[in-house]
Amino acid sequence: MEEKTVFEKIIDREIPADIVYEDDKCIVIKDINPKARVHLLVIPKKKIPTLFDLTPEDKDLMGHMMLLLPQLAQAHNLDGFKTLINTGKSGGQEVFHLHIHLMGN
Ligand code: DGP
Repeated sequence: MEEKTVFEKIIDREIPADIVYEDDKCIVIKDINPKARVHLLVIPKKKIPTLFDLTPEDKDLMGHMMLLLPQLAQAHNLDGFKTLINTGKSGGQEVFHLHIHLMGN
């Protein structure tokens, strides 16, 4: 069996994280190495390594996470924010479990 990524271990509660939101489809944690006052990672529970691995059946999941972004921003008193999805090694991706960075100051 393939080894779990750090995000799967967090989802499975095998390693700790600062979890700010969770539902049946995704989990949201604080980035361990924040690049902004608020730096969250929105992580699907489904194991999808990168954007390259998305299939049409992931449309609802991706929409769900996009709709969550402004709600998370407002909950953290942000009136603006940046999002980032690093994709592939050459795209700067370090953890190969899809995630959306949400950053705001
Ligand atoms: P990237 O794959 O480059 O999009 O970035 C991965 C991000 O995940 C990076 O900003 C640091 C964060 N990260 C890595 N390991 C952990 C961890 O164990 N806990 C938390 N909360 N964040 C982590």
